[in-house]
Amino acid sequence: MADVHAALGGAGLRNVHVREYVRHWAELTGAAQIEVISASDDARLIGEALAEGEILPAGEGRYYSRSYVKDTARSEERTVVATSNPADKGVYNNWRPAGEMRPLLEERMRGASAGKTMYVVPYLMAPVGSPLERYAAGVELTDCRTVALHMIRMARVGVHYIDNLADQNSFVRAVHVTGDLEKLGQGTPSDQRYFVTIADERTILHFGSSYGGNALLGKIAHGLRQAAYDGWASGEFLAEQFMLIGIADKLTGKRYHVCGGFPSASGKTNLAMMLAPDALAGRYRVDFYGDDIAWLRADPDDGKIYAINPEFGVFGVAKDTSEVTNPAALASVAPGTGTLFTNVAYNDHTQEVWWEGRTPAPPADVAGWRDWTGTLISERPAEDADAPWAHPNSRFTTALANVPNVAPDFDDPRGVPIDAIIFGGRTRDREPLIRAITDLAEGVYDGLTLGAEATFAAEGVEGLLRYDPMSMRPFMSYPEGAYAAHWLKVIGSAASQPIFAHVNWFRRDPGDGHYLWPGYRDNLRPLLWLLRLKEGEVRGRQTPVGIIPAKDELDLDGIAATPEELETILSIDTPRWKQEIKHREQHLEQFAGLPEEIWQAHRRVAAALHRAD
Ligand code: SPV
Ligand code: MN
Repeated sequence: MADVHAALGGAGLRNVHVREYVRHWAELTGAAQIEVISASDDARLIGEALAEGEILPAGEGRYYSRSYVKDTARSEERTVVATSNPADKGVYNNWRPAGEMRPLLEERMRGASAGKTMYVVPYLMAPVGSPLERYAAGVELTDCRTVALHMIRMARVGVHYIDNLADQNSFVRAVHVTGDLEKLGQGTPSDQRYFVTIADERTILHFGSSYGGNALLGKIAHGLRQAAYDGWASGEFLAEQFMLIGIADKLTGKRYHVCGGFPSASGKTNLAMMLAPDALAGRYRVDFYGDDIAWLRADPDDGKIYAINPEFGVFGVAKDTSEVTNPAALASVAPGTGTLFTNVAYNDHTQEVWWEGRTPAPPADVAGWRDWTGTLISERPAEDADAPWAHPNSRFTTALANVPNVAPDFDDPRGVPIDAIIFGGRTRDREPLIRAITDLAEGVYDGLTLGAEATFAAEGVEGLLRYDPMSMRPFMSYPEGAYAAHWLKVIGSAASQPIFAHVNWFRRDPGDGHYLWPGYRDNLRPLLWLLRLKEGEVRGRQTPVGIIPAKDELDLDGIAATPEELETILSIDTPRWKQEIKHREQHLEQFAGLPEEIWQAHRRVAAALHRAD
């Protein structure tokens, strides 16, 4: 048995509540040693992980690891939000009684860390001094060293974040136990994994994975599920799966900030790290704040909505990250950045890494290259010859400070004032490039009906989206009706409100299916239009679903789109929208207690579409 008090005392951790919490879980999991981690331990931990073969060198100051082959992503079915109040059950939060889940998790975790070290990782999910700091402190216990290394990159980690709390008992208890990954039946009826947030006890219990958000508990478990619940329970803030950027106009000296949500695979990280297109770079600069989470609150001093990125790093999808799609991401994982790569392809001889989309074709000389499972490319069986080298959910983990265009004030505790909130999907035929929404309820309604095209089309339900309200479907922790009401309340309490917009970079030509908009850096153009609309500099064209740019209002300097292409992306397809409105009604009907303002917004849009004939 580990000597908990000696270990915590040695690390200078005096908080008695933390001590009691660590003692409880050390005893239950049977960990052999306790080690308290601060960011300054990184070099030593890297050395130990290299020596143990848990990570491999990937060039200077970069590292590589492979996960267990059946442990490569989040599992929504195994993720549960538990509380003691059945009224907390929503449509998407997989609610279960806390009294049922805690014993289940304790049973799985009992003795499961025997012989291992339990790393005690005190962390803060906010810049120091943030008005939301009291919701940001946590202590993750993990029995996996690479998880501790990831936490150091993704969160502010150190004993001082937890020892000086105003309320010594106000920290999230986040327990991660890996379990015997080869015996957990991942994806089978006897799946042993459980990823549980006991939201009203501010306790997170994750068992059965060492991958990503399943294991780095500051990120989606605390930063989204727990924080969303805390924000609702306190009435103080929103926690959303949002990117956050700044746009600086060098001519006027004005700075704008835009945040927004996109369902998976809709280009959120690329947008967050976007650089201005060459033709506009003389005038505009895009600053990166965050690519995955934002906490939003109304500031009583100036009546604006302020946002912070609670994270300290980026856990980005590697696939398709290239000089074209995201040069800033590539620079942020350059030699010397301390980046950890997971489940990409790796070359034993050269220590290089590669993933699909990094270059148009894989390395021609396959000598030394292994795929993400560790199989030599030269020895893959014929039937696997076309399999990807990297896992589609392979990732890079790097600190925010490594992103070349990180905002100079990314660490400002107050956060940044939000001018616009955008929602984006991936829609081939219905959504224009951008449509602005000036009414709060209609903006929230738009977020609630956000979705990405699913494979439903293949099942014959043409045009049906997989709805993903506010891109929070996998992270919802309280009922959707209350979620909508909380949005109306928080944003509605601001004297100067952000403008909303829906964007779509993925409109296709109805004939040959080619993308009509170049995307990537050029996505700055519709955002500039949105900010000009808010400033009253352009007027746009009113449609039933929002305001669309008039053709001459978009700055298209240096863009190759034809007039016909522009015509299509700046138009709405009324018959398709009428079909969509019916699906939306069914989608919203699931949510008990949806505020009347949202239904009114829905009916206004439906009636305007009806009149549009
Ligand atoms: C996501 O899946 O949306 C992520 C990665 O941000 S993970 O943290 O693993 O959930
Ligand atoms: Mn995410």
